[in-house]
Amino acid sequence: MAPPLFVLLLLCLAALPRDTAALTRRDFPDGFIFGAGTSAFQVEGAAAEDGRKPSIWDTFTHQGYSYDKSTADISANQYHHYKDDVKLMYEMGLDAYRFSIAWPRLIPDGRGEINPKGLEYYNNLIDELIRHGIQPHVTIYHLDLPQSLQDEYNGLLSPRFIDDYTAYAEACFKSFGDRVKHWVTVNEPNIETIGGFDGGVLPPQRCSHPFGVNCTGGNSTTEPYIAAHHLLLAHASAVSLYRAKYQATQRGQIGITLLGWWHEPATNSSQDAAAATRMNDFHIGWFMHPLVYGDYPAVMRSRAGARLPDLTVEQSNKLRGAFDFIGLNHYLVVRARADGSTFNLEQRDYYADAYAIANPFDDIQEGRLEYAPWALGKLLDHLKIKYGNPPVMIHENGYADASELPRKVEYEDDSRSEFLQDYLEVLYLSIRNGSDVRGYFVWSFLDVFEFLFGYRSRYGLCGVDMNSEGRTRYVRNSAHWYSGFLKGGELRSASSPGKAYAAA
Ligand code: IFM
Repeated sequence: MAPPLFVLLLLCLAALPRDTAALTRRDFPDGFIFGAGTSAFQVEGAAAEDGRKPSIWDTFTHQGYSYDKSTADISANQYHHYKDDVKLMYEMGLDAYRFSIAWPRLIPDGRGEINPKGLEYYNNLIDELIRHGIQPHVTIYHLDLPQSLQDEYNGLLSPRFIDDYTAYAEACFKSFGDRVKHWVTVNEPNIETIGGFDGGVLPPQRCSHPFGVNCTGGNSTTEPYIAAHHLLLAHASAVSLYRAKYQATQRGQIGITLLGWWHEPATNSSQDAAAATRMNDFHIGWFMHPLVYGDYPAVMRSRAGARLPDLTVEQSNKLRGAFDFIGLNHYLVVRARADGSTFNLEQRDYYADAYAIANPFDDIQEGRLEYAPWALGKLLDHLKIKYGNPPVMIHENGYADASELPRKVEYEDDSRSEFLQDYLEVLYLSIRNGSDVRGYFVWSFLDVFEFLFGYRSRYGLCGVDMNSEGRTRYVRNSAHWYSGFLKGGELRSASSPGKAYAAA
């Protein structure tokens, strides 16, 4: 028997998209996690305290290579202010805090002994979060490779990295896995390799002419692919170890987090459309394809040929399905143009292999950034269609401004609130369209040392006065807005004025 008309009408109404302005967090799926994040190198400070040794980022910044010549020796000093920060998170109503463990703090030489003081710090931080009802979401490796491993065997370029990384990951599972239920193996392998081994703008600054400046040696034609290969194998190795030895008892989930730039054609020519498609394969597919299908994308195999390392059957089997979720850090739309230059076998790099002009580093440095909330929707559709709709965590999404001091204007960051609201609307619609998104983290919880800009660029919901001795925190309007939303308010509610908060 057909259902009565009013039931049909109700079903139709329920299927209509709601007015997104009136969204509340209850419109997101049950169990959806809202949080904010940072990473160890960017926020902890205490760079030479309690046994921590340098990472490649300490070396890079100490050699004056960061944008504003700053270092992260003190940064926001979360190492000493973690309790204040957890209190702020609690007041804000965060479900979860995403942070990373500093490999050179936990295992200062990269392998071997655990540093008891490092262990104590992360135990304290995790316990403090849990005491406040905040889930710890932990990244095991967020760009801060121990310098000792770089010196000893060239870090990511050696397969020895895989064993050392796996042992370090196991130390994390063993020490913290009773309380940490969300692990990320590696953050943004797709940019660490390009920045560090092609253009050489990030440590370890390996590159070759004409693709980079300040190269410390390197080969842009081959090394990005080798470094990425080792990162992928290290990820798969940690996942299979976690699944074999820890997951059943610890009952956590493990994934990898990719930078999720979305590439769009620069013009409406079919050549540029093809270039954008290739760039999405090179940027996302480089890691997603092996993780879903067990090999690199066909377009990469055909363009990079023998320079793209082979995967054995065993490696391929280990990679396929090696994730419980995929993390995405989404910021930019990058416009891709087809590269019409002549084929030169000797002088190829990742972008030349993709036959695309799409390197955004110059635009980023010049502040020519394109943010477009619809691009997040396209990225999620891409994962849904091309990679079987994996569970996704949006691990980073955020808005940078450049103000330097905690003046009144610093609190009034309503553009940041607007930005986040726009993206949350798109996220809601993507979920309605079937994307399996399980969480959203604002980057960043508070101002940090920014990898590309030092302290010039501030992403924090909470500000930090980087000139004050106590690294005073101040709660921006965007934090008040997010807090209101997390506590049940409507997405587009008005922001309230900020209040100063002094770290003890
Ligand atoms: O600050 C970084 C973060 O460490 C990695 N993703 C991009 C952020 C903003 O540049």
